[in-house]
Amino acid sequence: MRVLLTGAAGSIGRVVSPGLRAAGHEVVPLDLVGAPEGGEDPWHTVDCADPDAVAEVFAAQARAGAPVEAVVHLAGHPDEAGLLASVVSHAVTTAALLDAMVAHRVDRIVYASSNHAVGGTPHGAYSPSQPLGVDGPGHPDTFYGVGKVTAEALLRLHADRYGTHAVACRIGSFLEEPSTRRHLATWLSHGDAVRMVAAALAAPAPGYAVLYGISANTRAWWDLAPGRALDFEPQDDAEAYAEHLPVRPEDEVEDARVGGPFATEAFWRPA
Ligand code: 15L
Repeated sequence: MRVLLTGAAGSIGRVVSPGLRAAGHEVVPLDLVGAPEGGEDPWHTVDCADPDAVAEVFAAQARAGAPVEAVVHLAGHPDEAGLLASVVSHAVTTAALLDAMVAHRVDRIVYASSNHAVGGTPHGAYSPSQPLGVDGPGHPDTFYGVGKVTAEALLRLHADRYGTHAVACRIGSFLEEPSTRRHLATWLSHGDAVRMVAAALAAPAPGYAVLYGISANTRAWWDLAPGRALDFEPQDDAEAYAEHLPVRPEDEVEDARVGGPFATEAFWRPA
């Protein structure tokens, strides 16, 4: 499948691009910043918040006889920001891509949503045996989370209106290795991130679907069943790192809500 991958220069993009290529996909990279040294061709240097520029990428690919067949949307500011910046970074970019997809009859998008879409959920009720599912309403912990909830709502709207297949992956903590106690539950390994995106691209007719993007962590309290229903079978487990992780004073306060540090008072700010 020829996949337009946004955020190709970002931390997840740099791992998922080669992973998808190894799985047989043709990756068309796009990012706000230019191609890395020794670069890739074609590389689209585009701000996804600009709908005309996004539309032109789809048109240019079609003119070149290499039309976009699916989108993996990883671009977006990975941290908390102001409300407007967050909505632009996550929702406006998603809307621009969805509009171009409709115009060019592209019917599949895999979206890097985040656990922070539900990060405000109190943690106490959830455990490995009673994990948090994907069916409840959004419960953001930050403006970043509001941006992700809004982007998820847009995916759902387009699935209803146009039959777009849209998989929102609520990514946990994408890291080479876990480094805090929370990561024992939230870690998404590099290999499992590739498996997650590949599964979401391959799932037959998922419609609008949400999954949690985490590894098969023994201590996970997000439900892996929605991902497994789309054949996302994570292979790694943060437990392998458990005994090497420091006990930090912040661990307890970060444990109150599922968004961890983002859900603490340190992140409160005016809109
Ligand atoms: C995310 O979605 C963020 O982009 C990242 O900075 C981390 O906060 C991560 O979630 C997490 O929850 O660990």
